[in-house]
Amino acid sequence: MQVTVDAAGRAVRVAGDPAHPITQGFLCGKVAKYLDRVYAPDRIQTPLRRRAGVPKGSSGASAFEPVTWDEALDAIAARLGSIAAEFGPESILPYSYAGTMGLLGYGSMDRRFFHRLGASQLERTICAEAGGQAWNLVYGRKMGTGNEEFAESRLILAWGANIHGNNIHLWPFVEQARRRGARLIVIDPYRTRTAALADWHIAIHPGSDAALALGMMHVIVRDGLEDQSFIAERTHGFSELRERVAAYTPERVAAWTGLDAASIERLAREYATTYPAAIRLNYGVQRSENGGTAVRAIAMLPALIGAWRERGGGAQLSLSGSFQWDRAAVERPDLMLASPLRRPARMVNMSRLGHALTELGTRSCEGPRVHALFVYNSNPAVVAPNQSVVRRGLMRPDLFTVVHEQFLTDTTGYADFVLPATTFLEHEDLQGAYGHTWVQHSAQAIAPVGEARSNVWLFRELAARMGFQEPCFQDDVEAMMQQALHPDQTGYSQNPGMEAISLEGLRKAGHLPLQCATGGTLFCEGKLETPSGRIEFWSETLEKAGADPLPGYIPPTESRHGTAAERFPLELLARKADHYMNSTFANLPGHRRMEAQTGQRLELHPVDASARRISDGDRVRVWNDRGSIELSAMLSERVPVGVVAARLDWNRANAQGVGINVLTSERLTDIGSAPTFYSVLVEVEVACPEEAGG
Ligand SMILES: Nc1nc2c(c(=O)[nH]1)N[C@H]1C(S)=C(S)[C@@H](COP(=O)(O)OP(=O)(O)OC[C@H]3O[C@@H](n4cnc5c(=O)[nH]c(N)nc54)[C@H](O)[C@@H]3O)O[C@H]1N2
Ligand SMILES: Nc1nc2c(c(=O)[nH]1)N[C@H]1C(S)=C(S)[C@@H](COP(=O)(O)OP(=O)(O)OC[C@H]3O[C@@H](n4cnc5c(=O)[nH]c(N)nc54)[C@H](O)[C@@H]3O)O[C@H]1N2
Ligand SMILES: [Mo]
Repeated sequence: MQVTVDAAGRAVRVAGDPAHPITQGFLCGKVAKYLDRVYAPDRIQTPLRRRAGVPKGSSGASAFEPVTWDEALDAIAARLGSIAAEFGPESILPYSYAGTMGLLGYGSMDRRFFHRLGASQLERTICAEAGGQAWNLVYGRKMGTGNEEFAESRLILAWGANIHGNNIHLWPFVEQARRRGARLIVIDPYRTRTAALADWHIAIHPGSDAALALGMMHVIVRDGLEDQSFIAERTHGFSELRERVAAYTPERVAAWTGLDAASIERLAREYATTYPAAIRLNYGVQRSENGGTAVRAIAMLPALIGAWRERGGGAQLSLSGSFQWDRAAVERPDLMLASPLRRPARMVNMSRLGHALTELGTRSCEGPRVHALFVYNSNPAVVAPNQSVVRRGLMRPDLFTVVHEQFLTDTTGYADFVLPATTFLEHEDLQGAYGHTWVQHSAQAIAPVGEARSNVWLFRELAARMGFQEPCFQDDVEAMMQQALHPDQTGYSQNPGMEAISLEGLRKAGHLPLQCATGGTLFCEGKLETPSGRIEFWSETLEKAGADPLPGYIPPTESRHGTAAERFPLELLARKADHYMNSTFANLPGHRRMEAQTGQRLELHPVDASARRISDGDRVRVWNDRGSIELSAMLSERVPVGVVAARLDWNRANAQGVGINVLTSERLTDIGSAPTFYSVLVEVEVACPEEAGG
């Protein structure tokens, strides 16, 4: 991104960098309006303390009084110290995710601080862990087909990937490929913008992707379309896989997926006979109960047909494994041994925050209850599953909560202290990516707004107040960027793939490419980081863990095939918004206008609507055993019969102050212990007028 700053030091324009090969001079609609965010009148400008007597859950600015940074930091350090002394440091839980994905802003001084303190470790599973682990079981590392290569594909499968809505910078390469005659097939239960633009939209039943992938394999193997020499040279466990897929006939797969057998045959044959074929597998597929297995099965397809042989073939889930920063130097996990625990602290899964705040620690083997929650880079009151329980936990009067934020979000409504955070225009950082292989330097473009301070600054100040003596707590941004790059005397990084990168070079150029192979070359040469060194159809790692070493299909319990479907017959897609970034931007009027058509709506198929006497625009109640939300009905054929959809939004945008995550569960995925936002059953009815607006 390029930022234009006027003589007074005010940012006046943001634009895509035309010299960046992926950004290509354009920004997505939401980030193009980023200055609305930087200069929003309701940016938090000073540290805030909850006024005495104001109960948690009341979120407006009047709940707080401004305090100085010194007052806030002294009080927070003292309170964390006394909580650690009384209950043990593991009673302190950091909670952060991807508010900023800058290398240092995402995780650096904060990790050092909590490691040295002995706080619980957060398992950061909320986004990508099921798919990431599943991919690595097959390939050993998150690398794959590069974006530029998609332009050379003849067939692109967007599988649980809303490219046009969520990943717009891949789209130009898809368009280039299509101009050269490539076909785009979208496999998604919802008719996304991407699906609407596709040559073929396959509206699969949610959570049934493993069955479809196994059915495709069945057809490929039955008809002899597999690449036998690639399989022999590069893969592990084909004979076991061949036996397994024999049972996945198109007829059986049709019943699970809602497709017809002929379509499954056609898809398999088209995929296996078009070269090169690339799969863009994004994280949509893995947000379901057996989503790990689904990703594993899909990831095997290009190996089966040897699609990795050619540029433009293969698959991309994430390329983040290409970035081999020296994370240990930045995050210093060794500091846990210098904490009062003298050992690694317990792990707490962020996808079960509700459990962590309400039940964890009631059994002595689990360690202490959580007595302090330190939130930054995240808005868990909105984004975490099973929201009612999360909020019950956040309401605990004995829970000490600090939130470092840019805005008064739903989460700050539960805070004892709110601290003002910078935006990425206001601090320096390095940026990797998960959808391409360029390293970016993000310069500080403007001075912090008000008294906003960066994540790095905050945790360095707190470390000083806690009396942490290790020299690493003095490191500034420059020092930590160098540690991440791990340069030799000449200034060039020694990290694999970063050998042509120096901090000086990055500052000058803005962005530099990694020197790593993607696509065909990666998977056709050398040893992979799997136990066998090969692409694994059969996994010894899973067998040792007592799991099925081969992919198989088990319908999600929360799906039309599960027992709960008698009471809750509709499958809910608790989706992301097209014009917000998870919950980010949802407070800005301009972004809300862009999202107006679908915001606070429940999309349901006319057949399901008429069965419930629901008309377009009716207020409806959507509920299950975990919670209930009122939305306005939107009759839509973007969802198939039996599936409904609603979108992430700030809770306070809803009349009852709740979000769609009141309906989602803390049930975890089969691989990776990640959330199951897309395995959710609900029922819908017209809301009683007296309940509306309650
Ligand atoms: N506009 C916008 N862009 C974003 C974000 C945002 O909030 N808004 N968030 C960012 C983040 S954090 C991430 S992780 C990425 C994620 O990007 P994507 O992986 O594209 O994420 P999702 O939108 O969760 O899921 C993609 C699609 O999967 C579909 N899906 C749901 N269940 C199933 C299923 O069982 N099978 C199949 N085949 N498809 C299914 C959904 O309908 C959805 O359209 O997007 C990033 N980009
Ligand atoms: N139902 C449902 N729930 C979901 C999803 C879904 O698809 N459906 N998607 C899930 C996914 S994939 C993800 S990744 C998570 C995302 O969950 P989160 O990472 O919590 O994402 P955001 O909602 O964007 O909230 C990030 C917050 O960080 C703040 N922030 C930004 N920059 C900084 C900074 O530099 N410092 C500090 N201290 N704060 C900053 C922003 O103001 C914002 O409020 O949500 C998950 N929840
Ligand atoms: Mo995510």
